[in-house]
Amino acid sequence: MSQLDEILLQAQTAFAQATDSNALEQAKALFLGKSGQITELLKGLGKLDAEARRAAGAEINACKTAVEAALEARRDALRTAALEQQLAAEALDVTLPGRGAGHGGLHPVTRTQERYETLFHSIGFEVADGPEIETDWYNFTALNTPENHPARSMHDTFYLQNGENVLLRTHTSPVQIRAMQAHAKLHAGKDVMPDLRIIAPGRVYRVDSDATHSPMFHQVEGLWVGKDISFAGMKGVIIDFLQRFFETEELQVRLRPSFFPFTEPSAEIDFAFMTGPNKGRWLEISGCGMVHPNVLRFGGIDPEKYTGFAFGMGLDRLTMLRYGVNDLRQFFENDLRFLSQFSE
Ligand code: 2U9
Repeated sequence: MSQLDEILLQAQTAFAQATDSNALEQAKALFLGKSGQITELLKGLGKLDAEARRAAGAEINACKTAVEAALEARRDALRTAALEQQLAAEALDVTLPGRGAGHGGLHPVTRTQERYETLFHSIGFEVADGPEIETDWYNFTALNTPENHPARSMHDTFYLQNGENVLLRTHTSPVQIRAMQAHAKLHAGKDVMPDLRIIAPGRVYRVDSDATHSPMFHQVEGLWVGKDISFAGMKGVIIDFLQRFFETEELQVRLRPSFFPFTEPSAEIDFAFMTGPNKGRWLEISGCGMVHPNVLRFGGIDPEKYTGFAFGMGLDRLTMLRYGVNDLRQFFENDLRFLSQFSE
């Protein structure tokens, strides 16, 4: 076997033994690199005379072409093998069954709100809505809360810009002011104004955060304004609501005198279950009172002709009591292990 045939055979063997492109490039250097066997032979041509150089040069170049072809063939084979390996590793079994989309559910506070709306709708209340970004006039002034009242301080209320009168509402009461204004305007000039009966559920904001307070929470307030609307009527509406909401008539309810700027007289409402695990424990549930004459006036309604009652409750608190949840923050953490317990 000639020296060149020998080199070609060595190259083919070395390329075949290389199992990845790194090894292959190293094997290539042995033959075609700066001091590879073929390169060395080509360097030696200079020592030959012209005739011998031409003949030997042709032979060496033919060998070089054959080595390069073997190298290219091996490169191709390695590329194909790598691709096949990748395809096998990433293979998808399209015949496997799907995972399914999973069912969504309503948030427990949303469920309480919907239940609240259904119960009040059945006694003629409509749901009223309004902006969460309010002016201090609708949030405080119209609710008979004076300029220097602590509720207006930077520590208690989120103002959107320093020194401006725009804030995140601290209660849903501004909704009722807006509803009174619209109602008064609609019935202006008539002898009697029909009753206004609304509930205002929604998000409210205060600078407060612990196990029972969150900077954002949910409130629902109710308002009934009309001719001869009384404190006794208010008691009836609230007791009826509590019995229906907690699905039992075995409740004790008590009213304690209290103070709110927007109602006079005002009261706090407590109730206690007469049966079950919480039997006999008084639980605060709501504030209420007769709408202050100033507030009626700000709403465009004549307090000499009409009276009204109002009440307010925390939807989050109602939800905690109904489902036995003891940390308010769980409602806002979006942990599905907690939330999925409430979906139907
Ligand atoms: C208008 C006039 C009066 C709404 C009322 C309360 C009493 C009350 C609290 C309960 C728990 C807020 O969520 S809470 O922290 N609310 O005690 N709210 S009377 O009175 C109004 C509302 C609107 C025009």
